[in-house]
Amino acid sequence: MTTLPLSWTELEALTDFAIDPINGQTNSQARLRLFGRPESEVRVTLYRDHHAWCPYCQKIWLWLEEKQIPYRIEKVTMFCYGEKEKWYKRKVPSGMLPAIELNGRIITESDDILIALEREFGVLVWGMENPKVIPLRRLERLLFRAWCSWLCYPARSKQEEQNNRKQFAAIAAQVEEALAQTTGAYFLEEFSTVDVIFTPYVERMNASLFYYKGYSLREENPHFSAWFDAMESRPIYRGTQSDFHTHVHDLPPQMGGCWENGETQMLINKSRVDHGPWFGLPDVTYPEPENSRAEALQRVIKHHVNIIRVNPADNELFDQALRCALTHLITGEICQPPSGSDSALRYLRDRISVPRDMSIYAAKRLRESLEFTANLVGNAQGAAISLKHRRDQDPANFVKI
Ligand SMILES: N[C@@H](CCC(=O)N[C@@H](CS)C(=O)NCC(=O)O)C(=O)O
Repeated sequence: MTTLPLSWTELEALTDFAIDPINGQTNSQARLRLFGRPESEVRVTLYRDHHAWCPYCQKIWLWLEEKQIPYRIEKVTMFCYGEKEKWYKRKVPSGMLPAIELNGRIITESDDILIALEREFGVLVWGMENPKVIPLRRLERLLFRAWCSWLCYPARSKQEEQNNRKQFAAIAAQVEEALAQTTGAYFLEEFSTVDVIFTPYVERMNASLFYYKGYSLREENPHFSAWFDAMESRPIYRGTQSDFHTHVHDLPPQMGGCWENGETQMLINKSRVDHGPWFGLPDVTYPEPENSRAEALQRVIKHHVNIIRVNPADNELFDQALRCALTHLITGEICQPPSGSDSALRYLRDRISVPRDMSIYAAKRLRESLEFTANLVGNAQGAAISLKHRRDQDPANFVKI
């Protein structure tokens, strides 16, 4: 059965997805977080990047959410996708993120920020300078360096590639051992600062090594796997969690390059992340929420004018094609898009950013319907994503008109 595309009004009637960004669950859209407290209690402003790509920002974000500290959020552009806001450079001349303003004082460097927050609001179970925490912070940096050495430099030979892999696997084994020291799944006896510190880069390692190296951190290391599962049991983490597709395409310009090893498993993984199917990838294992389709629909409806405007295709053609994909998403019916719209649909498929635009399962549902609908007309792909910069995502082009 094929059907005609629903109108925007008809589509709107099919989603009741709504969140309370200020007092509800962790979300990337909020500009203010109160956790049920009065706005007069806000003493912290977090400056983080627009797209939630900056790992050090995720660290502070998670900490503030876990401690339920009321705070304001100001979003700033990263060099890799646009021009740094002048007002931010006046506050932080280097333009680096994250920063916080605490009682009127600007603090940069994520570790210094956490230490300052701990002094003001108390530790998250165990503090940054606790003797149990310090060696684990060091281990996190060791893992980070082994990851960079493997991912961000071209190997000059097969042997060097193998050595880099071994070096990373050896440090990952040390992390496995550290995780095995406690009865629970977290680094210490309880969830704490240490888990917050590991989260941003481990999430990025999981994505990038799967895609560029054919190595599945989460599947090859049982304690890591249990740790990821435990993290995903926390709604706060879920609100900040990204997916493989987002990370593998946001990392190259941030890291100065990510190098593929060309191995068979790597090529299979890369194709899967770029072209689907996206369900079943080891970027998430908690069960899909019932409202993931409604969420995807609501988020696209909210921003559809800009989404259509920035798409390289003709606006009218893409408007119709997009409504076809959304009709499929929400009704499951097949809706034939106009011919020539396949590359436009895939352009959008490749530019959904998690958690900026929507949560991980909503994004999978949307990618799936965009791909399914594009496939009804052809196999043209959208313009390739640049490895050098992401100015296709310049927030200046998405301001409300
Ligand atoms: N050591 C710093 C590192 C911060 C950092 O490298 N921030 C990057 C983003 S992840 C940044 O702001 N780069 C400038 C930009 O991309 O605009 C910290 O821990 O806060």
